[in-house]
Amino acid sequence: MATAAELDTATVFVGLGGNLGDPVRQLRTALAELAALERTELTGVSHLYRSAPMGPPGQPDYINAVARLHTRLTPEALLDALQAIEARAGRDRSGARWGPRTLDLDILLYGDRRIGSARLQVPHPGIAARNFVLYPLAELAPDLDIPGLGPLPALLARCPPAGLERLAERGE
Ligand code: A4P
Ligand code: MG
Repeated sequence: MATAAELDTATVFVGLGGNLGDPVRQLRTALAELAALERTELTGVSHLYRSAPMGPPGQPDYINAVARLHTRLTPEALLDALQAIEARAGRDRSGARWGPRTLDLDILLYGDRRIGSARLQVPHPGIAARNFVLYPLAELAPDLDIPGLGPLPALLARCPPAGLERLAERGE
């Protein structure tokens, strides 16, 4: 029988992205930091992907990946931890929306929770339109049902992988 502690554990998917500095190295460092988070286990990492930038033109391609965590951190505590990791990667928040960044960590899904607070929207609002989220996510959870959006295979069928290149290496 599951213990109370196990019942409190949530499966979380985190999107990683970056297009300034050395994004591959920044993503690897971030993954190591995710693995070291308290009350958290890193249980899966997708391949790395190179993706065409969504947002203002003229910025470099992004490197993206998705990680799966099992965590007992609350969504807000996890967001605090992710923002601390972004800050250590030299993240500068002063730029334009969707502008270039060293490291961006988004909570894509937190179990089957739907959260709509001032600080946190889960599922992440951009999921359905972003091939650089959907394809790496499908590596880790091909049959996932996304709260409010439906089955992942149906989302993939509506989101072609244009501009998306899976790199040889996994994120680990
Ligand atoms: N926030 C709300 N919900 C969440 C969530 N689920 N996870 C709030 C993380 N944060 C969440 O984020 C702004 C605020 O969003 C946070 O303070 C948090 O309270 P931010 O990281 O400071 O700003 P941002 O990332 O510039 O804004 P935004 O709108 O979240 O951008 P996105 O959606 O993260 O998109 N192109 C490619 N190819 N690949 C990319 O990864 N990423 C972006 C950024 C643009 N273009 C891209 C990529
Ligand atoms: Mg973000």
